[in-house]
Amino acid sequence: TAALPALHRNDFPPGFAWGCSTSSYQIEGGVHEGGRVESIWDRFCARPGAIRDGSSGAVACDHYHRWPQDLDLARELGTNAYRFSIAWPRIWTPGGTPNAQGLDFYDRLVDGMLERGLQPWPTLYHWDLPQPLQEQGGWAARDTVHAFTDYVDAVTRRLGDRVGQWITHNEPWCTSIHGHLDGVHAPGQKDFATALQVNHHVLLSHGLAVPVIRANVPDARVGIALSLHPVRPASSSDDDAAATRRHDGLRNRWFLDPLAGRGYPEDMLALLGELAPRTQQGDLDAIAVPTDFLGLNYYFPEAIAHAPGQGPLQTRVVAQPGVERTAFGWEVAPLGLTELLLRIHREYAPRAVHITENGSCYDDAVQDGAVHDSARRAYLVRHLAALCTAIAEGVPVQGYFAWSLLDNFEWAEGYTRRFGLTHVDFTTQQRLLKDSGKWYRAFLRGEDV
Ligand code: GBH
Repeated sequence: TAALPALHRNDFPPGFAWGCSTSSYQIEGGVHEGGRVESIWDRFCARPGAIRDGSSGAVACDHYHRWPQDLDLARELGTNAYRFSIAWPRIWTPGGTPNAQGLDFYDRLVDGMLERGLQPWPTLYHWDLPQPLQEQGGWAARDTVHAFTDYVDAVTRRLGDRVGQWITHNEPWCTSIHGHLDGVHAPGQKDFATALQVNHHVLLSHGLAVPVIRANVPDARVGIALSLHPVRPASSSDDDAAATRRHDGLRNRWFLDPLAGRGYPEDMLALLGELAPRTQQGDLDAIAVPTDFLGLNYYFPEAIAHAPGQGPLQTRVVAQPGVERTAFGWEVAPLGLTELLLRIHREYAPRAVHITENGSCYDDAVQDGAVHDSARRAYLVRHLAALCTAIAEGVPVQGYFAWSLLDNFEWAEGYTRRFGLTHVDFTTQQRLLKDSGKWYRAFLRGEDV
């Protein structure tokens, strides 16, 4: 294995937020407790074949009961921030009044973070829509936008005195495309026009939630977390270059452009024609509301080829031969993070950027009471070094959240993919810090690593 770059915590700016990320459905379990209603993921997991190992998040890491211990883990790592998500199904009730037990749970959780010196970074929507709202049309229905802002109002009123950072949505691309075009995520639909309409409503709900948050939380810092990818042509042909531009149009620009006040990209609107979302007057202005930071979830770059007949975009993601990959098959490309950050800074100049997720999946095994995940440790070191390069080039990155604190329910992959810095035995619920987590802890303590 190649030598890893030397890193020191002081290489990063003062005040940097260091954390781990999690999400509600992936760790909480306790799906029938505290007045929680069914979510679209509970329903989707019951579909035969939807989840690789036939599992669900019904128990997951049992974080709903074990959260004090999990927050202790985050503190022992030496992190000063913690990104989690709030489960809308714990707050939603048929009558419209927020569920007090659900608010109480997150109230205690936030206090638990503050007691441990962890700055809370909640995400308001990480894919677990209340199933009753799906029955009324889900994100394809414009009413869901207003249901979301009501929910955001209730949560920020309750927690806003202690929580100054808010992330509206996690990865709208996944909500719309995985949920409504390729159908691999809940609610498992497969229709291009629906996916784009859903996407518009999700972005609109972000835009309308921001002023609600600001009204309830003085001096709030608000942002959205996007999964963005560096894209490059699979060959030097003109066709692949044009295909890459189209792929980028839906993967990256479809989000960055409207959030930056430029509307949806014209080239894509022309290409999509009738598939483009129906918008109302004022929608694009709402979406363009100024935010305080961009949350960036970075995993892997994509190589694109022209693919006649492959949907309206006529593009195809091409696996690159000979590259390093994680157990999920995702390319390991730390320089892609630098490249992506420089591009975002150059073309969109967000006020600040937080890496809200970055991490890797490997087939970990416990050996003599330890998990020697040297590949994950190397992944972490190299991505932090790549982040340092971008910061040195002037990109205003102010935080890094490793995905994830714990092994957890990895959506369509069930429990077959481990991303944690902490190993979880899903039979005994025992937690065990992996070597990668020990590296992160040493780094955060300011040791030379
Ligand atoms: C993030 O999604 C999520 O925010 C987080 O919840 C998740 O656990 C983490 O990354 C790791 O996946 O092979 O067709 O089933 C990243 C986006 C979502 C992209 C799952 C790949 C699988 C596509 N990823 N998707 S498929």
